[in-house]
Amino acid sequence: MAFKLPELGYAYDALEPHIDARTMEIHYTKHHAGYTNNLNKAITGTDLDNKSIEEILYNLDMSNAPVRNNGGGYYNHNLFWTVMNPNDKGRLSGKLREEIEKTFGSVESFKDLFAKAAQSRFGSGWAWLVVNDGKLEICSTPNQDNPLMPEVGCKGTPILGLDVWEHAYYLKFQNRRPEYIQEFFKVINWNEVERRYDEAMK
Ligand code: MN3
Repeated sequence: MAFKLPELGYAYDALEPHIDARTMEIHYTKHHAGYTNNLNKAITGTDLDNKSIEEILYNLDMSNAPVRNNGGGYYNHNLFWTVMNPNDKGRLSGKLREEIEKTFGSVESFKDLFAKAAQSRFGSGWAWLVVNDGKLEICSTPNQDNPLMPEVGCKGTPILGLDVWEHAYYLKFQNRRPEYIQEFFKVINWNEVERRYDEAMK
């Protein structure tokens, strides 16, 4: 099997009370594992076998639904687990903080704009903070699409992503997506977002 489900890196209940343990467990062991297995099935024996996930997504044939949906799902959740951390609440600092303030006015207005992108995504999808040509941008994509894919109207290297599929919040928040978004802000692992920012700026 080419791709492996990565370690979560913390316990299912580590993000309580913001993100509940049951949601984390199902999300990781059923949804993310499902995307991983189905991606492997979709690429086995094709010329995508042995390519990196980034390479697969950059050069994606958007009409290849199994690879688009499961490759996106695999990559997106890999990123999602790492940009949350129970021990790094709100420690946004350094160059990324400066850049966020410069681009969006303030950290608060960044959060407002990001929340708006997450809230207004109709149905299932993701909100993103990306580095595009050295600049920070906020955007969103439907389903499991992401900014690495061609022609999704949202381009760049994702450094922060928020899953707004109902499976990510319905058990605890039901239809209250705005509340879920506000709780997400409390568990962002800014160290990891900064690491991804530095990497993207190289
Ligand atoms: Mn999900």
